[in-house]
Amino acid sequence: MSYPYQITSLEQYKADYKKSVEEPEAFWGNIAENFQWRKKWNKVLDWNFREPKVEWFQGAKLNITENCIDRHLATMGDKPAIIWEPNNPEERVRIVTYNRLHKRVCQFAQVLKNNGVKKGDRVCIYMGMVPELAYAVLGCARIGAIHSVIFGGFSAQSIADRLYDAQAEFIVTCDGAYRGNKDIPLKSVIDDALIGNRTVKKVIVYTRTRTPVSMLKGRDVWWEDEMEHAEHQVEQNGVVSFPAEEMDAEDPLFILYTSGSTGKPKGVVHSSAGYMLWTNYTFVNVFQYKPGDVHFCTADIGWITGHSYILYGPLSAGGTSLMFEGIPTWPDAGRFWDIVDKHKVNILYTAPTAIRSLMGFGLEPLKGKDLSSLKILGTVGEPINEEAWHWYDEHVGKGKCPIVDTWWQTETGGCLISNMAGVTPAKPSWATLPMPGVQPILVDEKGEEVTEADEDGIIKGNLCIKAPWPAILRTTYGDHERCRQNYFATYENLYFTGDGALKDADGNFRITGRVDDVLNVSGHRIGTAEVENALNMHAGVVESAVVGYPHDVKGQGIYAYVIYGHMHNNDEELTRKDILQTVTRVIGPIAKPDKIQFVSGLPKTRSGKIMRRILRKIAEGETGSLGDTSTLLDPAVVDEIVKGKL
Ligand code: 6R9
Repeated sequence: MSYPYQITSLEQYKADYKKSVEEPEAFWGNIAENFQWRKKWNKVLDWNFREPKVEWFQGAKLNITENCIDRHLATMGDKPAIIWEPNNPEERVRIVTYNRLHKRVCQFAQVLKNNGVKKGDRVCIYMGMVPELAYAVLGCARIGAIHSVIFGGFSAQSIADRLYDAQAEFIVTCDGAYRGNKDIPLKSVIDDALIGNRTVKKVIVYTRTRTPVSMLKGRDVWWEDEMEHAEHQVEQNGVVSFPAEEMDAEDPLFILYTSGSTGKPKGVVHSSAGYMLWTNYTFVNVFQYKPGDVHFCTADIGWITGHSYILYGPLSAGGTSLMFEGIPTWPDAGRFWDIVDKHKVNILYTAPTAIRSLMGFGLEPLKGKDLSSLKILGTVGEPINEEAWHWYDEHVGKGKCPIVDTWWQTETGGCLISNMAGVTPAKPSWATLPMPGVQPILVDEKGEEVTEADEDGIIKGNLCIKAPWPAILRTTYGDHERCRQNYFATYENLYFTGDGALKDADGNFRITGRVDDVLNVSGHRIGTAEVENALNMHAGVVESAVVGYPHDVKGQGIYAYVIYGHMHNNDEELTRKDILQTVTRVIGPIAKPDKIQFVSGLPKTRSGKIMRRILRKIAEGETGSLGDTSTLLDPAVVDEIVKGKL
């Protein structure tokens, strides 16, 4: 496999960037020639941000799995597509070649068909990080069903909401999942999520942990039985085939739910062709992937990073993707380094929170681990602080591996702002330059472009993008108006990211974090409104307000102010635990507040709006600079809150 569109010098980056902005249709049309199409496009791009409507490769037909699998078979059939490292290091590694991946994906597509799944149907996938998860995702793509992967840490209630929103008719799950020393009973969570559900017809269950599960007659079937049956259908005389569904370039490929500043998580929809191009292009360029490299992205496939840089990006490039079932600290804090050593990993892509947490264990876990295979390091999910950047550089990269700081979002499908490893310069804690085709702009509250720099030459503003790149979200599932409102209505004719950013005189960007009510906890997006809704569901909670505060490892921690009615047993600690239990039930353990402060009132304006600015300051410990509190309904409440700060 060769990548003629791989950028190899700073000059080429500049030239390609210029062309991509001046002649986007010629630029992307040219790159698209490197993929396999059933039918080519009539027009490369048609768009407006008013509705919004974005269409790339109008009229083209393809199937993404033919690009991720079939086209590699002739020359790379026996090359590893996925190297799977189990949770327990003693267990056998599984190496899935492209031939094997082809067979399993065809088989599973047949299983879906046998169970009544058709093009356009929504299939929810709630599994641990096992190769079967990849087969399930790609099996859906092969028959044109829309996959909606839900992270294994979400609660039954969260799953139920997502199943309802997507009107999903099918679920693929596991009996359980291994994560560190825990077995998570996934099927039983699904059973709870299905109480009262009216849309789901079939649940396919893969056996991983041998946890006893309840199998409902007529609804629940075993993965293994179904696959065995399908094997005879897709394999004749040793030849495996399952014709891939012909998809329109703009047909939805998947839904992925993500948190916003208001209401329930929204289902971000990505299309087939644009998403394929973008994940491939950014994978090849940001990570400077070379055929044969082992790429280890430590994300879970339940998040966008796993979709784009464990599955679609690497596989469409004929790459080798390492998929890890477990967690960085089990059996000990040297696990990542053991994996790098064992599988001769060349590219390591992880989150700042993981780096900070591993930093906390010191250098001991790195001793005796051979990391010499590493060529390139990457980070994603949140701003990386300089201390973590330097630790990563020095102790993991041994000063010889470029670090790419990749800024992007669920909605953007792949990296938008990032250096390209060894090709464009890195700058610690700066995401640096936009990818070709990406036109960032910093605006003020009114949407005017900020052009005035401070004395250091830095411009500061809200980060927007001026024109569509191929993998921009197309809609939010079932509610296009919500998509418009959320991303395209704040500023006219701009996509608003929700992030604040700085820009230096060389055009480098540094992302400073969310400017809306979205928290970033260990790289996971959580809406403050979502956490408040969950808190308020607890019987004793009268009202609550949630803000973020700086946290050494997680980046941001969750601070909850809670007005409590009747204190059960008069026991604050027990009550806190009860409340955390409720949040775990309603959303999942990732949304549990780190601190819960009981208060008798919240600072509100006369019109009843909670003054979060004040609560944020208190949580951050900046009680000396609370600003003007005289407009508050009851200024005394602020003193009380400051006194009780945790
Ligand atoms: C890919 C992913 C998106 C939010 C985004 C921003 C933050 C992601 C970052 C970063 C600073 C980086 N973010 N990468 N902030 N530097 N390199 O994480 O998607 O889960 O949707 O989160 O994460 O705040 O808006 P998602």
